[in-house]
Amino acid sequence: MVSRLTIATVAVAFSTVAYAQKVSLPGHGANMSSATVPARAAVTSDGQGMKMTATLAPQKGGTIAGTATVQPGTSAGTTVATVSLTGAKPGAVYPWHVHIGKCGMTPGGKVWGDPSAYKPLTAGSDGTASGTATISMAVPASGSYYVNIHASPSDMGTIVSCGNLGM
Ligand SMILES: [Cu+2]
Repeated sequence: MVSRLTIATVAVAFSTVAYAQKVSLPGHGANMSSATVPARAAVTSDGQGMKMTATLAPQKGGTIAGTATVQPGTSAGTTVATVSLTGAKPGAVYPWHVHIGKCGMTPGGKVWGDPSAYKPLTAGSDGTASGTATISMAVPASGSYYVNIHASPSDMGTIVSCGNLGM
């Protein structure tokens, strides 16, 4: 058990080094900012999933549309999800998540990753809102996923915008 764990740790350390070499960019060195997103081609050989995107559509006659992305983070085995909305109510707070499944499922699919990683969005005076979540799991290589926007922290059951993630 102990030796197996040691081997796994070494393997992770090795793949992290290989990963860092592949994604290092001129002027960034070891101190890559968290905003730096590795090129897609640099991570596919590590077995992580590819970048996915979604177009969020207003639900039930609403006005909130947007886009979302899910892609490998700067550290191996992490995922960065982003969301950007338009047509939101200024000042309103919208919880959001990546979920397992497809838009329109009843009941909705389980949240993918730690739900607390998805900080609720707050719409600006222009009705736009955006946010980023870092999930401690690699981008899934298969399966169906979607991004949804909930009406408010006290009305999680109402989905105001939704989009299925695809390549
Ligand atoms: Cu959700």
